[in-house]
Amino acid sequence: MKIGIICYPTYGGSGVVATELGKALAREGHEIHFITYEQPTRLDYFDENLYYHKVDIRTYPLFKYPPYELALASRMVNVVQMEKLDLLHVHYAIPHASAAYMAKNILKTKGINIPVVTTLHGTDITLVGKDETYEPVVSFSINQSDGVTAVSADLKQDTLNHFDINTDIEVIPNFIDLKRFRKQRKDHFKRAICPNGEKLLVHASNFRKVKRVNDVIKVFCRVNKELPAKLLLVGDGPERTQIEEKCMEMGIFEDVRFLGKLEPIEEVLSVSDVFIMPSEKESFGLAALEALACEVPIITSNVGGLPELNLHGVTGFLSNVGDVEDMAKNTLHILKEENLTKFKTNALKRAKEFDVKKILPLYENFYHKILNKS
Ligand code: GMT
Repeated sequence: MKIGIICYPTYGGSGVVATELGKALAREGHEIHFITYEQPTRLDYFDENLYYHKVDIRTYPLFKYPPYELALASRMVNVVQMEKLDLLHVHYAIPHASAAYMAKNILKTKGINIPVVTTLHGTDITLVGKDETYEPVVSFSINQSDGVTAVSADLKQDTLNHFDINTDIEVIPNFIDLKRFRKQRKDHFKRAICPNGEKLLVHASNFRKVKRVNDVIKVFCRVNKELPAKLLLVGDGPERTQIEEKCMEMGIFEDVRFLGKLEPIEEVLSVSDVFIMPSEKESFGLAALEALACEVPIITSNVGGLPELNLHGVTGFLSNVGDVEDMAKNTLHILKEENLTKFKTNALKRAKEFDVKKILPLYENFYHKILNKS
């Protein structure tokens, strides 16, 4: 198949999933055309089946806000015609699904039928989409898509609860490339960070409020009082400065290391003992799946799609949002010598259920189904 993929090309989970999906489809022999305003972060090598088409956003003194959605729709029209695409797959409803709707209708006037698949990732529904500023457009463009997928059953339900949806939504969970995300031997790194054999906790996110990084710090402090530990914080975002200041105030700066936007996160995960994700909302929790694949048990909140990933008492533990006492207690339980190995084994076993090799055929079958009915 010749597939156009539209996504946010930056570090967000939806862009990562879209890019990894495109790469995996290309490996299977499909021709994949990314249409975005920047080269996707993880599209960093040459493959004969991978193409990148930049969306140029022209500014003009009259425009206070450059009309990105129109530039994207025009580019989709242009690429579909030029490359003779079979299908467009847009990730994240806003504004990709509505731009695709426009492109589809323009192409119809030229005698071209291009099916559109929309994948809902989370904040496009749970945070931004529900806002009345966008709600009518989000409902409309979901209903107008030829196929809709959601990354968890919870996200599907949330979409059905909050929008007037009259189309089916198929749940296709996120996936992991186990060749890249696997435990590697990085003992020298562990010794450098934990010179006295301390336990190592880790958190990775884009440091937005919804990630509740403050709770990570609170959990860490409680654990560190009982058992010497260190904390690695991977990523960057609006809350980072505030968190750094907090670590200074609390006198734990020596024990906490801020690594910034680190691409080879599997190396950090390889030496970590427990991953903490106390999010307020999380439709899936891709970063937690990456941790599981590197044999790191996870402590998460029990919201959104997290219970579909994290098996309570098996791969880690689920707690109510904000219940840092419970999260700390559970972390200490996992870290006990007699428990850690079992949790690590379970983590990898669970990650294998989301192996890209298992999930990719679900997307391929879905594309065929949509193409057959269009
Ligand atoms: O929350 C993020 O880190 C970014 C966000 C996005 O929109 O890219 O991630 C969402 O999509 C990911 C990929 O499907 C999911 O793993 C995240 O759980 C989801 N984030 C939220 O629901 C808050």
